Amino acid sequence: MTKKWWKEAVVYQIYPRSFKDSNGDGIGDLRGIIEKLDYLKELGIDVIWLNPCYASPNDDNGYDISDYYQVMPEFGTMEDFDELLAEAHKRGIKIVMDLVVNHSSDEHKWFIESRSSKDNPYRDYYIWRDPRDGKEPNNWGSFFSPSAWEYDEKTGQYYLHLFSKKQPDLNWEHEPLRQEVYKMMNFWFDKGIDGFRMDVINLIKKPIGLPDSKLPHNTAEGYVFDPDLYANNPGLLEFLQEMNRNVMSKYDCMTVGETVNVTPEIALNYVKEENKALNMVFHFEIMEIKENFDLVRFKEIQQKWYDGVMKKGGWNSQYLNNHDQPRQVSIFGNDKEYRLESAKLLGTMLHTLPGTPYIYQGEEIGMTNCQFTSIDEFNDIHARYLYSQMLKKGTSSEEALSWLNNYSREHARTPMHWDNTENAGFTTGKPWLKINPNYHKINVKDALKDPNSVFYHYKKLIALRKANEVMVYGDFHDLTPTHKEIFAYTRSLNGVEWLIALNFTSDNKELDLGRSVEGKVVLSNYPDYLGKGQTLNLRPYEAVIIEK
Ligand code: TEU
Ligand code: CA
Repeated sequence: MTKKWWKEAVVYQIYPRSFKDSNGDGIGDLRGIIEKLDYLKELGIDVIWLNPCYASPNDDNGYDISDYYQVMPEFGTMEDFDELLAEAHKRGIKIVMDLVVNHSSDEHKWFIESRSSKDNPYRDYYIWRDPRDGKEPNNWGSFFSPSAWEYDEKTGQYYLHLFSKKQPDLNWEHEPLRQEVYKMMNFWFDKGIDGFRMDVINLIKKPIGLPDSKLPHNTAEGYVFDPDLYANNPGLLEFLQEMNRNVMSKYDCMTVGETVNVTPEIALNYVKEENKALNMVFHFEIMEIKENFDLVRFKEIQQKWYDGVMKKGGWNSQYLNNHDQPRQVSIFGNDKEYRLESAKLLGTMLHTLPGTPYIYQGEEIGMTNCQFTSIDEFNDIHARYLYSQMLKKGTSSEEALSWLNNYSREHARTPMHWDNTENAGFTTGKPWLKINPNYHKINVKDALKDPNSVFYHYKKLIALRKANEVMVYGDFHDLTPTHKEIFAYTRSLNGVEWLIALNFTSDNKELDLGRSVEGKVVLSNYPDYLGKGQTLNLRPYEAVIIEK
């Protein structure tokens, strides 16, 4: 396996709007991030992935970009960005930006030109079609609205938007558009950034002829939301390879593609070294089981991605939450009596499973889901869309709200908890989004004072990953593939073998592993270790790493 810095790195994701506000307007900003770089240095992470911080009308919080060359004024200036980059680099921290080029904002100058007339030179930067029988060109549904098409009076055609109508899809078939994208990427690399996380990058190639989906309709309005049809179309790899030749091949950078509806077989094409496209992808298979978490299924997914990608010349990412997901401790752990233990267990697993770990801001102090009391408290376009669809399909507003209170992506977006002063030390003004009231007991300041905090457990894991190649390059072997409550596996490299044992329940569990469980405790979330002979003896959410 080839050694690479991005395989060894631990990535920390920052959602700038909710990280730290430096000027009291209630919105996190780049200077806020600069203020907290020493905190991140203390944690020990290697790379920051910044969610979009380009100019945007914020229909989808920065995923609708109106100028790829400008910093969102609410977040600061290009000078602030340059300073952030320089200050991060000074501390040995790399910066990865978000690349959002499946779509732009409808307020981007390309789209303003494009919609102005059929013969405008920018017309083909987007995907325009004539009406079919006076209606939408096909039956496609969008992620954020019933139809994926919006009619434009001026020219009498529809434009495609797989996300909101303020996020028109870019036309990757059009060579000048592709060249503009590569030019823009090179601009940021020439500034010194270290990589890109590529938003829904496997949607950029649409199926030829934009055929109707054959599935039964699944929106209340009769359209068909069918991401399988929109994703992974023939020709996508060629686009990624062209991008790589024009951009990535020129820099020592990392790339991670956010890819919906991928299997290991599909993803391997995008990430295997000889294909010269991407370094790794984020897949959604773990996220798809969050509503019905099943440890056996979880292990199957891990095994499948290990065998199907890592063993075949590719690399994986590991994440348990991000800005689109509920908080991991509320979903996969126990955010009540075992919050500390289960947050540490999940961190232990994240850093010891094969692949590059991605930490989402606040995870390192065990932040939890937030309870919302009304739909009006939600800012997120996706949460509001899902709510309206649920109501149209007959779900009661109580049930719909309760679903959002468990699974919506707003949980990740409530501001970071820095201390227990007003507004969690996030802002001196009025925060742009509700703050989780539990900041009084879950916050960075208290975590830094408590040697037993989730923070210090993460810090140890990150340090261990730097000092022990077995955590990065070691072979993975699942010892308990069919066990519903315990996950025990080994990582081994050059004669070093680590046993990782995780109890996913709130009870004491014993298990005969059929092999020795004894050795030196490398890290645990309990003060002692009870494993003897071949028998694991794990307390609630106990997570232990043993070196044989
Ligand atoms: O997400 C793509 C995506 O698949 C999401 O719509 C996902 O289904 C949803 O968030 C799950 O709750 C990316 C970005 O990560 C997301 O923040 C953007 O809204 C979206 O693309 C559009 O750019
Ligand atoms: Ca601010």
